[in-house]
Amino acid sequence: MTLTKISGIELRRIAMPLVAPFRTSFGIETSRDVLLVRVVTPDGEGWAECAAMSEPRYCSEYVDGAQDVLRRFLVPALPKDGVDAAAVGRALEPFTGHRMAKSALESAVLDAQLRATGESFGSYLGAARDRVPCGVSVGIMDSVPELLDAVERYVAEGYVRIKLKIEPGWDIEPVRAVRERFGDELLLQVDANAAYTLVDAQHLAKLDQFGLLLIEQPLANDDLVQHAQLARLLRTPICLDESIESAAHAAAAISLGACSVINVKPARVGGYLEARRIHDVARAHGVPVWCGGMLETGIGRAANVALAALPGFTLPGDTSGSHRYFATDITEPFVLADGHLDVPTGPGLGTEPLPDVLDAVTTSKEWISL
Ligand code: NPG
Repeated sequence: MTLTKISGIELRRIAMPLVAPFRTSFGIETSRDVLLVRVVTPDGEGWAECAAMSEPRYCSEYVDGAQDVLRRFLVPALPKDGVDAAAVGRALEPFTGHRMAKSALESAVLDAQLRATGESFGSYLGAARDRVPCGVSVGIMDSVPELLDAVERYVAEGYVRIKLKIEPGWDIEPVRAVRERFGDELLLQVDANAAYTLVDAQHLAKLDQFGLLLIEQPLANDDLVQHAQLARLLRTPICLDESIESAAHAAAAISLGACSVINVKPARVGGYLEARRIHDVARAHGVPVWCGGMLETGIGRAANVALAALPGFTLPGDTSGSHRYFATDITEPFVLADGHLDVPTGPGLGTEPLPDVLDAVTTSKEWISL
């Protein structure tokens, strides 16, 4: 179904302190400054969350920039009537880049559209199961004992897969320590967030002895050819994250041999429709995918859990429980049961912000009439 029209869009910023600092090879996050998008239509409303961080380190987008491009270009370009998620995607196509901002707008419309028909994200996207296995991403720590304590807590909470953030100087030894302590059975992978170059190939090959599921984004975002070269030097499968911004990139990376696994983050690729296209391309090539995370609140998490239930998502995702990041989520929290999260079944996202919590964390609101 298409929505009659969009009456207006609310851009709301919230401040969400993290339960503990999260360190990656590109920086430390201590709090999430999240942009929420609420689309208001005569048929009802829809919510989404923009994954852009405060600073352009993971990618070129940042939250103030996302709000600016939404206000200035993307929202004014929305179709005047007969709106649905696919029409939003087409209307935003003339604008280059800004995929996280586009994803938020398209997702909010998709939520409104699905709420209006009573269909869930999972059903719409093609979910093949009603719960998904969950992994957890463990940041860079000051010491190996500290890391082992953190991993032990997550394993005790039931996470079925551990991902260790790595960077030069924090790679072989922490991985060895986790392997030795938790044994060969633990599903273990690493994520470099583009911190190495091809010169480090010999060094990265030392990870082969640890039987990792994969190494994620070892080289720079635009190093597709170098990733293909590296893949020939490592036994550990290469997974791409930052490098893959579209289904076209996924097809290129697969045919180049630059990766044998793909991390799908809807925000990074411009939305859930493009994320599903990447899933389809990868599945047709026998390339496994898994759902990444951007420290989402319950709004973004709900949609990611639905996506992670598609049949090609054969590896556990970074779809952690709400409490991995936030003491209080803005929705009912996602709580792990037996290492899994249930795929929401209610209309649209199947969840929405709790008004009191939302108001308490709101730092600004902007209304754009259409
Ligand atoms: O569980 O939501 C999550 C976060 C998982 O490690 C994670 N995200 O590179 O994939 C990443 C990383 C990230 C962290 C990306 C901070 C951007 C900012």
